[in-house]
Amino acid sequence: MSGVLKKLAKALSKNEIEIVDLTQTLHPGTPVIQLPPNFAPSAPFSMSEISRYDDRGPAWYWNNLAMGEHTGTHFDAPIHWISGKDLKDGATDTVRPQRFMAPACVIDCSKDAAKDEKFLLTPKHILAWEKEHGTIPKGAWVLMRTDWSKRTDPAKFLNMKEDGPHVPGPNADAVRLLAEERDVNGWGVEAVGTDAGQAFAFEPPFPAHALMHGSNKFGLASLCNLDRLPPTGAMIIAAPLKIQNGSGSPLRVIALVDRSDD
Ligand code: 23J
Ligand code: MN
Repeated sequence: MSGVLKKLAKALSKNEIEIVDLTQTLHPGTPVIQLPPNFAPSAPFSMSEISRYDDRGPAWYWNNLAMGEHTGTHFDAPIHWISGKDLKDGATDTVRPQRFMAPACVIDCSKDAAKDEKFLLTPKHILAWEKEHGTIPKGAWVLMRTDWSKRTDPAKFLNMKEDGPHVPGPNADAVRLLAEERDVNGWGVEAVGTDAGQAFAFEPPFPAHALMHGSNKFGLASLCNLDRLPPTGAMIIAAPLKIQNGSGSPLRVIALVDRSDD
């Protein structure tokens, strides 16, 4: 036990650990989830200059920001959904900080998502992944790689059609397996939200929200660079802003990847 952080510092200084940024840049054009018009919308990211080494502040540059909590690369806290509303440790300011660091299992669905924009991850896919890489450990992040983050055109990223978004995600049984049987830390995706585009019509609706958050699990949305992670072994650092009673927040998500054998 003794000296474990010394070993970490040494490994970092020797570049034996690669830091992979899983975060998209926040800007006014950052795509925001589009709900049907009968629901209240989330505000886009905006930034207004307070001063820039000028009359308003001669030696300093800074901005005011506005955005919805669920904008860009962001964290979904359990109280985001009605199923998690009474969890005492389910808000951005009450989540136990131990849960901000956890290992990741990365399920590569990029080929499936390229073939089918409405690809659904099922328990069959998870069990096949586990046969190859081992059982998903309790408390791990499970990240769905789809390469959706490579869609730099916001219209293609949101992929809104007549019948709602065509975006890959998990089916309800996959979420149930991860939340209830594997007892994961949370579920992360490259798309704008943790649920599939057609999840409004699932049973229950929005299972990656309803079931994950009801089980006190987290969500991560709009991740990128999942293609730079190994299937197992990466360590994720994901700590939301400490907003009082917040339902989520934009955040920087980084992964530590072991390169000591390279
Ligand atoms: C509100 C309502 C439905 C959904 C969402 C938010 C999200 O995806 C989100 O960012 O949490 S599906
Ligand atoms: Mn969200």
